[in-house]
Amino acid sequence: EFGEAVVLKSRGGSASKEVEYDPVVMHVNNMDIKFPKQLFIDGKFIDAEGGRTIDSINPADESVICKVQRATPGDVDRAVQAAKRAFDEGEWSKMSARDRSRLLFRLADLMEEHKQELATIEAIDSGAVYTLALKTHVGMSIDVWRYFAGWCDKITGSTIPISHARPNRNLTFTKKEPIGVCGLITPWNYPLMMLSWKMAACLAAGNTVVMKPAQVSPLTALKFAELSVKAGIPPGVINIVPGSGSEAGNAIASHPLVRKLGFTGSTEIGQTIMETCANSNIKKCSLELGGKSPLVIFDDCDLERAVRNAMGGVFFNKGENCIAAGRIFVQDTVHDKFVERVIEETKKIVIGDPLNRSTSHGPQNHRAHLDKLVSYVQRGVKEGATLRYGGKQLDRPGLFFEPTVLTDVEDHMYVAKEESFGPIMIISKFSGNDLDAVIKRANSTEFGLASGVFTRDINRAMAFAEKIEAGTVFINTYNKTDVAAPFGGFKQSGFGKDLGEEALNEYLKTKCVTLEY
Ligand code: TAP
Repeated sequence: EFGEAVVLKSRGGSASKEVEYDPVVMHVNNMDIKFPKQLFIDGKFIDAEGGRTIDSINPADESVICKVQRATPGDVDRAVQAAKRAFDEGEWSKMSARDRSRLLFRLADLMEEHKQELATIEAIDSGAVYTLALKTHVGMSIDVWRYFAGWCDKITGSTIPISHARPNRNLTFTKKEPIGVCGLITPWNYPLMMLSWKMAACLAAGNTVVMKPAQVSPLTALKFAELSVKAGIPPGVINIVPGSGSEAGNAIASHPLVRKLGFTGSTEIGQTIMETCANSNIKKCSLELGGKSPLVIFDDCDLERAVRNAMGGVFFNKGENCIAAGRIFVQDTVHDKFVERVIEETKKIVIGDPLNRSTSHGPQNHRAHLDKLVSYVQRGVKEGATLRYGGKQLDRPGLFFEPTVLTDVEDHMYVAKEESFGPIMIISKFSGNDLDAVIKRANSTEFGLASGVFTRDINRAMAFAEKIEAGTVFINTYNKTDVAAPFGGFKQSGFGKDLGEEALNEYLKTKCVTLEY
């Protein structure tokens, strides 16, 4: 029972369908949790062809949580065919936009009902601190589903006054139509949130979807799939195919029936994806890629606020944050004070079990990433940066890396140019009040995701906002994202927006209709 029937049922507020599957059941974080470990295709949880699996590891102790089925290109093809059927023949495209909206609101309500369970799964699978996972990983995901659910019946075209073919009259109007089957490929830093940012806009626009979560953190995507059945989303509308990027990811990006690809991940893989999209069938794509976002701190700012925001800007979600302040420029007159205060505060960060309510800094997502951070710091020191705090893996089980502070970083150094994606603060000095000079340094990167400035001088702040080459600018704040505000980068940080009204356009096509009468 799907589609209209379920929509009608959900209007009455009664619960709809439960999906049967072979669950992983655990008692953790003082609660019972249950989640799938198979592929989700055409409304069912099934094994991959050949039954190969990938271990999902808990980064807090490196134990294996479960074995997750690993999609092959054949599985991806099955998922795409299901999505195509659901788009061409299913209830999804037949139902009215308002009923689609109701289904998405209901999905958000179910996510809210399962908020603790989702946050617990996110914590054990990705190392996110539970309290943060509740608020951000899951909380913002729910917000984004509600935000886009509200858009479903507000997607409109326009009427356009064209020249008449006299003596007849003409009218041109546009229709915003869904694209069809969309592919989504996401990274591991905010697994459920990255899924939600893209998929909510994609489904609100009326598309169907085949989605591949990062192989190291696929579990909340599968729990989400379970909830989507319960919400009454018809089979084939959402398909989740965990697996590797080179196999399952590439199969989505190259599939001839997929017409749009939404990708978040590294610039390097983004380049490959764009090429694959072009070579396969010229699919539309949007790319949210890496960043090395500058944060500039002038001596006239509220320094305590700058310290707090810089720390959040770097250490939030253990640095696994695409808009992390990857480079901090501090005016020489307040540099030493700033560094001293940052180190004082960094010492207070409570590192430990992400499920512990007093912890604020959990383990890094996976081992390869942790190893990369260790060598990143070593390279910085070798090139002449000063290691002021941290820099090492903690001597305890699990993938814990100390929040780290590097100073005396100069523009030519590796750590000044490359993203760490970890809790490493990179501090450089600038002198005088020459805004243009510091902006030039801040802009001398191929990335352009986010940026920030702290100053009490409104003219300086506005000049910074105008001249900085970044898709997001924060003034006297940092990390302040919102589901209603467009998010996305410039230059090699990619193109196309997530969030806000603009994100809908990534998943719509415009049809222009002209009639004569
Ligand atoms: P990537 O290595 O680029 O992986 C991202 C996704 O692409 C994963 O699901 C990956 O699969 C898949 N993939 C890998 N190779 C592929 C291929 N040839 N074809 C299709 N898919 C492929 O990035 P990551 O290490 O997960 O994430 C870190 C990066 O993401 C950072 O650079 C960070 O800045 C960026 N990021 C950006 C944003 C925004 S909004 N701009 C947000 C979060 C993260 P696997 O599971 O096999 O890895």
